Amino acid sequence: ADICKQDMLQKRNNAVLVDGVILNGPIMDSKAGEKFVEEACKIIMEEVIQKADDVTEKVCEWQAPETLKQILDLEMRDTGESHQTLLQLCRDVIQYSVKTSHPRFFNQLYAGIDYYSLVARFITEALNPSVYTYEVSPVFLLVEEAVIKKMIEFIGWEEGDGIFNPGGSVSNMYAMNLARYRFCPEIKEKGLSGLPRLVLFTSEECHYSMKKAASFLGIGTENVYFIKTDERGKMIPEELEKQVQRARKEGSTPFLVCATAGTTVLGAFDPLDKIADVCEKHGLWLHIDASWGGSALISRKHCRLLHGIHRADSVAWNPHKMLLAGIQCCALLVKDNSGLLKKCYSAKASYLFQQDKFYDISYDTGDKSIQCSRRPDAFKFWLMWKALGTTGLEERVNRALALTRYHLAILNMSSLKLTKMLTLLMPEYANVCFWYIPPRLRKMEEGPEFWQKLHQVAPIIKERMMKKGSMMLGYQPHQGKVNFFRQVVISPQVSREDMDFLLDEIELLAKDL
Ligand code: ABU
Repeated sequence: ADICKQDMLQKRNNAVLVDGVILNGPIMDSKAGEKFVEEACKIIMEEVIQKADDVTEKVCEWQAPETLKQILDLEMRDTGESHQTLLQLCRDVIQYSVKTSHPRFFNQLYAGIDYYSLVARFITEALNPSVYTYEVSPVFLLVEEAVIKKMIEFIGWEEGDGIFNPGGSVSNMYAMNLARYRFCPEIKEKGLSGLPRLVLFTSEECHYSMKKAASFLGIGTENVYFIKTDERGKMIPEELEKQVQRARKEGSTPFLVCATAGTTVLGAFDPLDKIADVCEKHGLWLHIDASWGGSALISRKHCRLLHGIHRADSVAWNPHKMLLAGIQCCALLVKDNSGLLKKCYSAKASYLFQQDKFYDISYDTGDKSIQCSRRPDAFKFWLMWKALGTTGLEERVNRALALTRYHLAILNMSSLKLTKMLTLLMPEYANVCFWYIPPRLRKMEEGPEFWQKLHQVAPIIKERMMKKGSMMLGYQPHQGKVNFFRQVVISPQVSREDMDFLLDEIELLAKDL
């Protein structure tokens, strides 16, 4: 102990003090930090990764917010907590979080676990890069370039440009702004004041980011014209033509059409080729929100769903959805190869994008983005693609859609035999939309009372499944239809047995309704 004290004194004597702070040596205990990481990784391995495909585990362990606040000890105190306490906190966080990789998680447009993209995420979290200049992100910038090039090939463009963004909503907003910039490049310097009333068109089944983007960009939500859809949720091109003409007659200036490839609720694909004809005729930018459906491009069997996508000016595509690249992994791809993206967004910060660097500064691509710090999201898609190959990705899409077909078949069988399930429509993609008809409604006539009572069924079943933790699927009212379930089939961990389970479980949860 004396030697230790002497050592400390010696160090203090040599200490460089500034404002009373000793600046010698690092202040972090690296060894203790490394041990903490090791132990936390063990917990992640045991509690998340090894349990990912175990159907005997719960999908969620529901707690009401007030109870969960008590369980988690959310208070941040003046003094730090011990590693032991922190590791227990990590366990608690895992325990009470939803297991989106569970085979019976059908709630959102993402699900499942991909081990390669997960490792890529571990690597990027550990390296903590920001993807804006080649000097700080040499590998990740080259990877992003390679991935964008490949995605462009699948769209069918000979060349193009792109950028990974934090979410499909942001990609859609980028596209809207880019279309407006192409229409009126002075907007970047002059702002909105000199502009005519700009109008854009999208279907009534579009993603809600269209409205958000129009509001955020100062276009105004009233200037988003929602085009009628057919019974399957697809935009009707003739209605688009009518609305473009109407807007012109009103003295407005149409500038953009946003078609959807894979709508959020019904999974519908707009007729891209016919919509492209209207855009070409009127000189309108065609953006395709393929955030959900874009991954079908990888499948030779299902790519026909996006027939005509090559005619788009821009495409939003999220590999974190159907392909499991991990949230978030979202690209905006642009047909233009004249640097429009950079011209539109660049602000030329002299502290990042110096023009006299010692390497090829065309690799400093960060100024194509409205972000400064940006995550290397393309990397997880790249590592997964390297691991599975294009055929592995294709298999993933084909299997999800085959499972959807199977599920639909058993839903329809159930509906024929017992009038238990009522499917809304024949799905084109992996969204299965249906009503569960509980016993007491099965003999009732389909009048207003029937629909009003049916509206109450899905929320009750949802509450019960979450409190039990047996599975998760979403429900919503939609376009005048009362609450119905939307089950999304994505994960390669899902099997036929999980589909059978789902229907039996709904029946079990709802037997008294
Ligand atoms: N952006 C996708 C909407 C959320 C979901 O339904 O999963």
